Amino acid sequence: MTTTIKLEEKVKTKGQEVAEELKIYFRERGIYVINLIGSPGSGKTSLLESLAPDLRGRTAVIEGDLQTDKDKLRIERAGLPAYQLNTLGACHLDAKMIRQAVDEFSLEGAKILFIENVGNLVCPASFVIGEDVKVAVVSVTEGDDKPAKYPTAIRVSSAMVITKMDLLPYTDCHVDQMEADAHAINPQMKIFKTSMKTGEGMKEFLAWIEESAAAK
Ligand SMILES: Nc1nc2c(ncn2[C@@H]2O[C@H](COP(=O)(O)OP(=O)(O)O)[C@@H](O)[C@H]2O)c(=O)[nH]1
Ligand SMILES: [Mg+2]
Repeated sequence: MTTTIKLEEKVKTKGQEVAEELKIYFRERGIYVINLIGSPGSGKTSLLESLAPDLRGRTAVIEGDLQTDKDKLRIERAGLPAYQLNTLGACHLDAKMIRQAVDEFSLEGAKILFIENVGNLVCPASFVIGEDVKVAVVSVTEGDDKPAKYPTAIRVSSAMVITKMDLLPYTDCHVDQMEADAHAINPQMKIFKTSMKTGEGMKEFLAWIEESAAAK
């Protein structure tokens, strides 16, 4: 029992060390890093596809998934350089995986790096991977109880992007409730209500990204 606890502590410390090294690596190169967390299908890749025309030439993407390079290919088709990490079962990215990615993937010219984490609202919330901020992505189709039910993800995220607002009329989702629950957990949290179909909220989210990156 004691041995197990010691081992876990050691592994955690190593991961945190690598995350700190990555933070220095990104700071030295002036790269602002956003760790996108959210359920499978919440709209993380779609969000990046929508931002791509405005961020082209100064943005790179690391994609995290259990299997396949489907998201990497989508991002490349949208015009951004992308690198795929396959965790082969692991439920989140860790700092060592990001170090491997930056060793192999040229970030030349990138001022913003998005890391799309493995789809779930639990494990990715508990790991730092060298990012400046986490952004939680939650869609209206998941139900308005998700911010309250996944408080860690909300607490550690600087912003929440509510996606699929165009589908709101077809759901029972109360967006006001989502916002109130999120702000009860994290009063500073920025909240953006967006739709990839109508473009709603995208200008505001883009402006926040630009301001946050410029302030680094
Ligand atoms: N109607 C609608 N569908 C969306 C929106 N954003 C994403 N989707 C759809 O939701 C599904 C999952 O999106 P994806 O970006 O792959 O989610 P991810 O798993 O979080 O990366 C896809 O079929 C998208 O077309 C949106 O704003 N409105
Ligand atoms: Mg995706």
